[in-house]
Amino acid sequence: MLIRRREDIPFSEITPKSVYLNRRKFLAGIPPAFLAARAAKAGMKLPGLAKSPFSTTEKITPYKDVTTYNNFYEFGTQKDEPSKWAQGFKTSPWTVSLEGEVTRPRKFSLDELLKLAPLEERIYRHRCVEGWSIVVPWVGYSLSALLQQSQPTAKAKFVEFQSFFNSGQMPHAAGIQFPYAEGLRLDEAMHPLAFLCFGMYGETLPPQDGAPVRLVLPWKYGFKSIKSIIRIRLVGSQPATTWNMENSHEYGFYSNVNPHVDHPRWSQATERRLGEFFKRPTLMFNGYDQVASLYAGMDLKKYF
Ligand SMILES: Nc1nc2c(c(=O)[nH]1)N[C@H]1C(S)=C(S)[C@@H](COP(=O)(O)O)O[C@H]1N2
Ligand SMILES: [Mo]
Repeated sequence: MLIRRREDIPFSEITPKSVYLNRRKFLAGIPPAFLAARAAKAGMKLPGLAKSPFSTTEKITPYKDVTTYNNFYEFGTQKDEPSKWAQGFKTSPWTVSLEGEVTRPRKFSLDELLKLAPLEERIYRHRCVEGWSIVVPWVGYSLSALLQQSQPTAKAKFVEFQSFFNSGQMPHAAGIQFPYAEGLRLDEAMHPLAFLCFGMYGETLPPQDGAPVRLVLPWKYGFKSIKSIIRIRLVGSQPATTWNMENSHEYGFYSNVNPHVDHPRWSQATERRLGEFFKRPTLMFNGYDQVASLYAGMDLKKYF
């Protein structure tokens, strides 16, 4: 039998869960095109994951909670809507364009992105600005691995991200302007904790959690972690971001988790883990002190 390294296996050949469970029954006489058409679906095993030293040892939030209590306004504004309305979301073919102030602008297919760096499992805390938090085993690699490919020019100071939007596929989209947009300073984006994410719980992302590729920025409020990314643009000045455009008084560009700076309408001092009853204190930078040097000398009450 020919054994291939994980990097050699195209994404389109990673086996859907429903298929590997019935592998023998399935493989006989199934046209390859049929298998390929199913391939970009959620819930496919991502094998050979490296463990990350950045992982927390805290209790992982149940998969059910993380996949049925979501914010993804393209699929509705209520927490239980994305898991209902995103199920048919078409994530194949998918390309991500890396462009702007770069020496080598390039479009990547999802297969190319998955092969760019070894996939690892990172167990991160993640906190929504609304006061709930989760602990999730994400799958992906540091965003810096992708950004380095583009060779940013000297003019590149920020990174702008854009989500896919199509009203035909997203008839329940509401509440904000689309497409969803986010941004980071270039040094934040290059920090090893900034994570380009393709999966969770050892499988490809379910659509409601941002399939096929999203950011996870564990030291920032959840809305910075943009889902279903199609464009990454290096730029010279601070980009406009969705929630800041909606309400600049409530949502700043930085949006670092900070228990000392309250949201104008509620305290940020505590949070509730999904699936738990009692609240717990919220930690500065969500406990990710490694990022503190990025903000040395900045007034974080002003740059909230
Ligand atoms: N494109 C897009 N990305 C998004 C959002 C959104 O509405 N659209 N919601 C954000 C918010 S407010 C949060 S808290 C997280 C939620 O991620 P999760 O549902 O996987 O927990 O996604 C963020 N990314
Ligand atoms: Mo959020």
